[in-house]
Amino acid sequence: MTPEVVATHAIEGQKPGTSGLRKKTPVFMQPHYLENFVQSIFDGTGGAAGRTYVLGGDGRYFNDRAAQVILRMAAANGARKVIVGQDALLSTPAASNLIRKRGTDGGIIMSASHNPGGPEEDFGVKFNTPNGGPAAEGVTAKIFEATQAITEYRILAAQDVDLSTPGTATLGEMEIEVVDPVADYAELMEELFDFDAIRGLFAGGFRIRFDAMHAVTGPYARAILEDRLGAPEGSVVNAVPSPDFGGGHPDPNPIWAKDLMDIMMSMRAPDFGAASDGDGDRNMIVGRNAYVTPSDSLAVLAANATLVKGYKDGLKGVARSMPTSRALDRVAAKLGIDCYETPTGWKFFGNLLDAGRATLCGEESAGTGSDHVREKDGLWAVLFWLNVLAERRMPVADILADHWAKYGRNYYSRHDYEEVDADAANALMEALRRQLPNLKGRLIEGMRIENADEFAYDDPVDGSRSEGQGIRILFADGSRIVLRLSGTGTQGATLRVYLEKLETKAAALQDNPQSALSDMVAAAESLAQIRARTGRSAPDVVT
Ligand code: G16
Repeated sequence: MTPEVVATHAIEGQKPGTSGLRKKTPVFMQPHYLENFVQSIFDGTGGAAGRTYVLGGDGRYFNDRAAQVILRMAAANGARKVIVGQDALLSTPAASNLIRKRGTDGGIIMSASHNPGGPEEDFGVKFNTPNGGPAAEGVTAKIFEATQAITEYRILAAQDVDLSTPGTATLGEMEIEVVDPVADYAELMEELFDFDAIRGLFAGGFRIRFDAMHAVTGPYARAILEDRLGAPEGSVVNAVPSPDFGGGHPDPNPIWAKDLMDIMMSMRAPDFGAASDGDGDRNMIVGRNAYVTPSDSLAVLAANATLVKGYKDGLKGVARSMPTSRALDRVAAKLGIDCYETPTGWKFFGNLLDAGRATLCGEESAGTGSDHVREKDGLWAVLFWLNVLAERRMPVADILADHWAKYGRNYYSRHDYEEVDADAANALMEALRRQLPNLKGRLIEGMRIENADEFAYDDPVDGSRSEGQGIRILFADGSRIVLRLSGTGTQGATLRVYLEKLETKAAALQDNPQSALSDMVAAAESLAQIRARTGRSAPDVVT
């Protein structure tokens, strides 16, 4: 089989965002679109010759076809081997684990994560480096340069490879190993968590509802929660991955996982509810009548880590993305460990984890993880909670109340304005940027602004600097408003407004977050003129 060399030309807009390249599926399916980007991944990372990669995706529409194209291109570019999940499926954390465990030269993950899937919805391709994590900005910049310089790509003319059963095959000179997507991941989870203790919890009648949202975590959750840990059959719902995620939006938050929320707030609620997203790296945690915000979840896990098998020796440090609430900082201060603040994007945690500076990290966008892989990990977070619950034997609501009593409560909410006109969104940010030098000391809604800046991050490990990472307005009482534009949307711009307020008075720890934050909402509106500039009277999604 001789590789075909296909002449092509640069396609505009192939700049990887917060997490790889995400576009509408029809964009990805245009002639040469996927091929150009994959060739640029190889070209931008020193070529594929002699290299070994992991390949898998979340099973969304076009996943199967894209996998065949990527395999033929890897073979034509001289790759030695590709390890691919059965049926081209791998959750993102499972892919990260395989990249690390097998010591490969990286991996290609096909996913647009929590974005909907389908012929008219979203698709994405992301390159992860040999540490198992999403490529850092230096690498994605090289890939982007390659997309702009590309003139040809290489692909093998060959039949589809059968990916339906584990085993090995060859494609041209390249070896393909089809693996069970769940096995290695489940083994890793068993090393980190006390499966006997969690089994004991379920044996005692503890009930869980895990909503896989018709996405890739279904098979993982069934194998681990039901088969290995003994949760009753049917505890995992929406467990069969489908190319359009059952027509839903596989984002585990109270809006998109409303069914689960309704059940958890009802009389027939089980003890514990959880959900994960399209590619299995996000999580939502909810107890009976108790939704746990991702920021609080991260803080609770950090505070309880020594109760959990794999973390019993304590944490080296913790990290959170800048917009994530500072509940974690309060735990870190009490534990006497470092707490790092990074820009949004899991890739920024990679260096801290590699250097052993942080053990746990997380984000307000429902991502939590540790140094066990280099991605956030949905099911891992669920198992962490289960391990804590097996040790503490108290309801989730009581664990939260206890946490707030000890550390105070960082009331937190994110307001998203989706598919806003991109020019209007950029103008809003620019107007805010221009105000920054004059905000210090000003009173807004009766609150004094202590500081206002645009976040820039100096990576303490490699010294790289990332600028323009969101606007922060800090108030004298510890409250905070952050505004930034999403880097994962595929249409127009998404404006994210993050609101946070610290409360330490015992009598005020159980309020409704939206009421507790109402003055912050008003302050954000008055500073950013969101209504006037976006034409929106309210956010599309409030989490
Ligand atoms: C990705 C990144 C996360 C980030 C999230 C939202 O998550 O890995 O670090 O927090 O996007 O980013 P943005 O606010 O720019 O839309 P995922 O789950 O989509 O891969």
